[in-house]
Amino acid sequence: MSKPQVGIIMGSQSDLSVMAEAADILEELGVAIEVTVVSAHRTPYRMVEYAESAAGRDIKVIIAGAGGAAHLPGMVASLTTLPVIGVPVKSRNSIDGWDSILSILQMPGGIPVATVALDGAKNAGILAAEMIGAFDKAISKNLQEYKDSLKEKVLDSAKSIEENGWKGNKIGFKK
Ligand code: RP5
Repeated sequence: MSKPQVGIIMGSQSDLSVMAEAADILEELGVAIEVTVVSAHRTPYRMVEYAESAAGRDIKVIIAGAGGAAHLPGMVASLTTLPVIGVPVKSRNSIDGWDSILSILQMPGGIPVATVALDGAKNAGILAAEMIGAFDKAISKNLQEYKDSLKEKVLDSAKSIEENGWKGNKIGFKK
């Protein structure tokens, strides 16, 4: 097994159903990952230890997901020079998701968190792979194939609607 290049962390195991989408797409794209739970509020010292040790363990990008008062991504970003991608999670303690979005998005100057959409863990995984792919031709090639497959899906659906009409074609685009 190759050394993990992307660290996926989340505030609670209850975030895993969302965050697993980042893990799935990274595995599909051939990026080695590690996945664990690190809570900013319940295990603050573990969070500091994780964030401060990640670069030394050759992690290149951290994806951090949390819901509600979502302090994990921002606090991790404050403790490392690695890029941090934040995933706002619509958790059971979240009012409607905005609490989590704004907690992760509205960072002060100097401490960026690249924030994806609510529950947008798949895009977080793709963005992390793109960061790795900027320096790794094999990953870049995998990403190109993945993006080509998205294009093919759109062209297939356009063809199907154009040829068969829109009435029998009401299934949405599968992400
Ligand atoms: C956040 O609180 C976690 O990231 C999770 O989204 C939410 C709820 O956590 P649990 O009470 O389910 O452990 O810190």
